[in-house]
Order: sequence, then C-alpha cells, then structure tokens
Amino acid sequence: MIGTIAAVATPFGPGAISVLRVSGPEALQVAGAALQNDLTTVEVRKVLRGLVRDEGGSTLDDVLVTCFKGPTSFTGEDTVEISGHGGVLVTQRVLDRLVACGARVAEPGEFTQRAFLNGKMDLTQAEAIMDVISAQTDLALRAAQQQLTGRLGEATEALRAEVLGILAHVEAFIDFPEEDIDPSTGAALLEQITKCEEVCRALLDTAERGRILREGVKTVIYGKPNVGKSSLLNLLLGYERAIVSEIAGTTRDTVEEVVNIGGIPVRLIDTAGMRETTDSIEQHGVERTRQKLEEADLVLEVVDGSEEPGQLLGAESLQAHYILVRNKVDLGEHAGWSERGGVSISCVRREGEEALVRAIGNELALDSGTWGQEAVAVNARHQDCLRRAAKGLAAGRETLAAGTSVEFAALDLREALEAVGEIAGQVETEELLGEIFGRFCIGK
Ligand SMILES: Nc1nc2c(ncn2[C@@H]2O[C@H](COP(=O)(O)OP(=O)(O)OP(=O)(O)O)[C@@H](O)[C@H]2O)c(=O)[nH]1
Ligand SMILES: [Mg+2]
Repeated sequence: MIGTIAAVATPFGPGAISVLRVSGPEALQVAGAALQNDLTTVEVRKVLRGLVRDEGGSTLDDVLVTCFKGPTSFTGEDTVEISGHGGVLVTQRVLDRLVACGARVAEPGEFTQRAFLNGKMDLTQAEAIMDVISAQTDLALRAAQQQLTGRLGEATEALRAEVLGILAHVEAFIDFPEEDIDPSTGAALLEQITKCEEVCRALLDTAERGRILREGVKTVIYGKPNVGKSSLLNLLLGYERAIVSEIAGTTRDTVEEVVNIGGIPVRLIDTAGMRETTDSIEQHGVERTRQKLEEADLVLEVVDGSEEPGQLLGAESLQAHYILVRNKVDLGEHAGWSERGGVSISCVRREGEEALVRAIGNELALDSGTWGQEAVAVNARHQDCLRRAAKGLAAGRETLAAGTSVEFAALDLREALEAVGEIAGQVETEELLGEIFGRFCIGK
C-alpha cells in the first residue's frame, strides 16, 4: 500500500516530547500544509522551528521539524519528523491534523516495512530493529545490533550464492542430457552441497541462544504452598513484586518478571503452590502452574528446608533443567535434606542468593564470555527456513549421489535455494511481511 503515512513514533502517554513521523511521496506537502510552510525547498536534515496550525489557523503546537529526502532516509522515501510537546492530547491533535492534510495513519511496522521494500535493509535487519527495541540485557542488545549491521543477512546471502552456483551446475546437466556428469564433477558437487549443509547446521545451532536472548530462559518457580516461592521471586528481582503472606495459597495466578543473570535474560515465573484444592480460583492457578511447567527451560523447585523432606517433583520427571532450592534455612536445616543436593537459601535473611545465581549459571552453562563472541543468533523464522534448506540440500545430495534423476535433485536444490532466500527476504510474500511487521509498534 503506497501513499503517505503518519504516526506517533514515541510511546503513548505524557512525556517531555513526542515525535511524529510522516513518510511517503507527499510527506513534505502534507507536513508543509499542517505547518503552513513550504517544506519542499527547505534544507534536509536540518532542524527548523514551526507551528502546527488547525484549519482555522490557530496554533496546535510549537514544534521542531526535520526533513529527509528519499532515497537517503530511513524509509527510502521523503520523510518529515516532527518533535512536539509530549502531551497525549496535543500529540493526537497534531496527528489528526496530518491526516486532515492528506496522510493516512500508519500500520504497525509500516515505516520499517517500507525501508525493507525500498531496499534500505534486508529482512533480518528489519527484524533486528524489533530485537534492539525489546532487548533486555547487554548480550541480547549486542546480538541484535550485530544482526542490524547485516551480519546474518551477509551469511545467508553467501550461502544462497553458493546454493545458486550448485543449482546452476546441476541444471546445466538437465539442459544437455547427452553429457553425463563425470565422476570428478559429481564428487565436487556433492562436497559443495555438504559444505552448505554444514553452514545451515552451524546457523541452526545458534537458534537456542537466539531464543533465549530474545525471550529469556523460562524459569518456573515451583513448589508447595507457603514454601517461599514468591519470596524467592522478590529476592532475585530486588523488589517486592509478588505478594508474600503466611497464608498458604496466596499466589493464584502466575507472575512473570525478567532478571539479568550474567547478561542472559532469565524470565522468572512465580506460580501458585501445588496442592489439592476445592477453591476454583486456586484450581485454575494450579492448572496454569502445570502448563508453565511443560514450557519451562529451568525449574526451581522450592522446599521448606527446615521441614522434613516430602515428595519432590525432581529432575527426572522433567525435560527442563532443574535446581532444588531449600528455603527457610534460617529456621534450621532438616538433616533429611543433606543427601538431596540443591542450594540452601533464606529469603528473609537474604542469604544464599549468590550461590543460587551461580547454580543457575552453571546449570544452564551460561558462559557469557562465549555467548558474547558469537555474532549471529537466529530466530524462529530463520530456524524454519534453515531447516527447510538443510532438508532440500540433503535430499538433493542423496538423489545426485544415487545418480537416479538430475531433475529431482534440481527440484530439491531449488527448494533449498528459496528457503535460504526467504531469510533475508529475497522471496517475500505479502503474508510473510504481514506476519513480521505486524509485531512492530506503530510509528516504527
Ligand atoms: N523464616 C522464613 N520465612 C520465610 C522465608 N521465605 C519466606 N518466608 C515466609 O513464608 C511465608 C510464605 O511465603 P511466600 O513467599 O508467600 O510463599 P509462596 O510459596 O509464594 O506461597 P503461596 O503463594 O501461597 O504458594 C511468608 O510468611 C514468608 O514471610 C525464609 O527464608 N525464612
Ligand atoms: Mg506465592
């Protein structure tokens, strides 16, 4: 959808300033009409002062304006940025005025989508913008910034060029069927395909790290009522986020917060204590705890270490990493726990936190040193493309090796080529773009 779009680019709510953006073929005219000023002749990238006026000529806001000319703008189109007073109403009025002057309110991510469509960046870079905005730790931010520079796009582009070369070679044999693939050429092709498969595998190996950097390690704080699960969440967070009380069954719903452990975002999920209950709200909470447990990367099973050990969830029943946390050791440690391992803490005395954080780091093998060096960490979409690419490459290689059908090998390789191309957006579909940019904020 072309046309000139406008949106508020800063968060909704009162602030020092609000920034509005206008982009499209008529951006200078639209903003010029709102400002009653000819912006088509002004110097670009220079801040001007102006008044946004309503239809009747009354001042709506006193603003600063910067004009950019396409193609050397973020979107690749003519763009105007308007910085006004950061009030909710005044900002809305300025936006209304821009719409009255001919702009349309932008869809989420539409500015970045235009930047992509105008060749200002590839799809991995467009995605990285959202990763930069939502990064919650330095490591996550570093990975996002690397992707924004185009590291991943370059890597997949190199892979695509390689696959394209192989495909061209294979297709040449289809065009000249009288020529058999001689053994040395065949062997060289197979070797090239194997190398491409290795590249796919290496990129796929970064998917787990990518997911953790983007979403955090899903850490479920699990245990019986009243053992101190909410107290533990508060301890690790450093403030009183969840309600703590001596009444068993205090936490009814799950509470999620992210903490930074050695640069890795750890998403702590405090849950309702597990017990048989007839209270329907508490039953819902217990059911939700079960669900969270299934999705967990790490489970912290909290017990009252001062009491006699009872039945534990234990590591064996879980796919996830597991740490036993023996809380309330200020009340004395029951001898029965000595064989069970785990970490002793006291939430009320704020003791054992460091040991627990260390145990979490060890359990997840979170060595931020090595994490930081890896430039690229693929997301779920890239992972899907790479899996398809690897599958196509393997199928093509096997068919070639068997010498059955060059045509079928070419089909498989073409699928691999398209899957690799999808990563950076060479083969884009309307649906794919809607999926990606729909997750952006308005004005981005
Ligand atoms: N002595 C002692 N009391 C603690 C400790 N940690 C928590 N408590 C107390 O234990 C009680 C329960 O704490 P919560 O954190 O609410 O326990 P919970 O596991 O979240 O409980 P539910 O949400 O009901 O399942 C509160 O009275 C806390 O003050 C501790 O380390 N030592
Ligand atoms: Mg609780």
